[in-house]
This record gives sequence, C-alpha cells and structure tokens, in this order.
Amino acid sequence: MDLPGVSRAMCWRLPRTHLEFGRRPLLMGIVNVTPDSFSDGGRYLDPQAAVEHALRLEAEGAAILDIGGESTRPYAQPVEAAEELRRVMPVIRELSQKTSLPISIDTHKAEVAREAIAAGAQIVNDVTALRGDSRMIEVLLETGAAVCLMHMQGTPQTMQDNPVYQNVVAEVAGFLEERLRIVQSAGVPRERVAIDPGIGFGKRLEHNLMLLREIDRFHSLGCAILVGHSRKRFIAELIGDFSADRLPGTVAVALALARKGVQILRVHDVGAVAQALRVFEAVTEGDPSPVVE
Ligand code: HH2
Repeated sequence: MDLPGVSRAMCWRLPRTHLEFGRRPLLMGIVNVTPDSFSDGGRYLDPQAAVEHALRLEAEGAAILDIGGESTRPYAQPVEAAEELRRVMPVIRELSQKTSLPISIDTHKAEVAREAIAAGAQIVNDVTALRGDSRMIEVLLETGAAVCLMHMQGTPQTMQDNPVYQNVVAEVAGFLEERLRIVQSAGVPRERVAIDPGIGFGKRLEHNLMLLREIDRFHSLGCAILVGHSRKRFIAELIGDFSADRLPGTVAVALALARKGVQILRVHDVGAVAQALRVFEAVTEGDPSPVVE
C-alpha cells in the first residue's frame, strides 16, 4: 500500500483532535436526516432514529459521523437553511453529548455549518468545495473547523444531464488543486483539508471508473483523500441491475481503494465494510495484531 515518491497525507487535523491514517482507510458513517436521500431517504428523519443509527455506526467501527440534512442526489429539491437546521441540529446536539467521535456536517450553507460547529461538529463536508456560499470560508477561519472539498460538475439539479470531460482525472485533480490553493491562501492549513473526487456528481460510469482506478494520483495534493462511492448508481450500471443490493459492489470498491492508500471512505454500511477491510488486510499484508476471542 506504500506509494514511493508520493506525499500521502498521514493525518487530518480537526479543531479538538486529529485523525491518524494507518494501513486501513478510516470509515465515515453516513447519517442522512432527510426524507429523500437516494438510498435511505426517510429512514432517519426522526432525530431519535438518526441518533440511534449514528451510535450503531460508531459501534460498527466508524471513525467519523457525517450528518446531512439535504439530499444531493441528482435532481434533488434544494432545502432552505431553516429546514436543514431543523433536521440536523437536534441530532448533532444529542450526538455531541453521546459520542466522542468527530462529527461532520454535510452542508454547503455557511449558516448551517456555523450552528453545527457551535453544537460540536468539527468537519464541514462541502460538496460544492466552498463555491456554494461565499461566507463558508469565514466559518472555517473563525472556528478552525476542518473541511472536505468535493468535485462536482454542475449542480445536483443539472449534473447528470450530460457531463463531459476531455480527461476526467486531470480535470478533477486540477479543480481540487485550485480549490485547495484558494482555501490555503485564505488561511486554512493543508492539514485541515481533505479532498474528494465526487463519485457520481456530474460523472458517467466511465468517468467514475477512471477516477477510482487512478485515485492514487490525488495523493500528490498532500491532503487526505475521501471517497463516497457507497451504494451509488455506477455499481448498478456496472452489473446491469438497478434493483440489486449494492453492498457487495460497495465492499469491492472499498477494498480496491484501500489498496491505493485512500485514507477515508464515506459509507452507509460501516460494519460490513469494516469487516471486509480488516480481513482483506490480514490476508494480503499480514495483520500484526489479530484479535482472537
Ligand atoms: N455523496 C453524497 C453526499 N455527500 N459528500 C462527500 N464528501 N462525498 C460524496 O461522495 C458524497 C457526499 C451522496 O450520498 P448520500 O448522502 O447517501 O445521498 P443523498 O445526497 O441523497 O443524501
């Protein structure tokens, strides 16, 4: 898994802690407090259900909990900040009392990020890479929160209409490099930034596959790489079955990304992916500390 000559980031600095990367990717567990997310919309809209789900993800091995109150699936209806806050804040408030895991807020609105951070969140997961709200950079500077910058072509309302690239890997890397340059020159240190190629955000099947195959090229940006491939449409497209369970495909991609030194995987099925990564590491590289009960 070592990548000679490439400065693979070894840690992600958050306001009150830091996440160290080892041989296995860390898992960011997804908590969608929405009625319309593409794979689990409506299941965790009730704050109590969302909190219980998040604590289950922690028990299954998540290292980060990502709380979102607005779906970003293709053609999703935008949500007002007040409604997004109404959905996520009770969950973040309660979780910050009940877990020591870092909490991430999946939002592109500065107002939502600010309140979430005040209630305990340490990471802003912004699928617009700070292009959605010009005030987001101030929130990062004032709070010291960490940030994930994600690539998207278009917006959720337009992104799957006809995405076109000459060279998807070079264009996505170039975009992330430029966004990283902007946030760094505003005063956010590189150790606080993670980058994400945005699987499924304005990409066709072949674009997603190219990005996943060549993901190790992104290590040269010197930030943690975060990938959110979980249960996404490209898995159904690959197998030609839109009603099939996408967990096996999600696990397969996770193992491939572990091989390429990706530091963080954003997944719905934390327990299954954690088990697969653990076993994969043990049988491919030798596990120095197997747990025997
Ligand atoms: N994907 C989704 C949402 N947020 N954040 C990052 N950094 N990377 C991703 O790939 C990503 C993301 C979409 O997945 P999900 O949250 O399950 O669905 P929805 O947006 O419909 O709530």
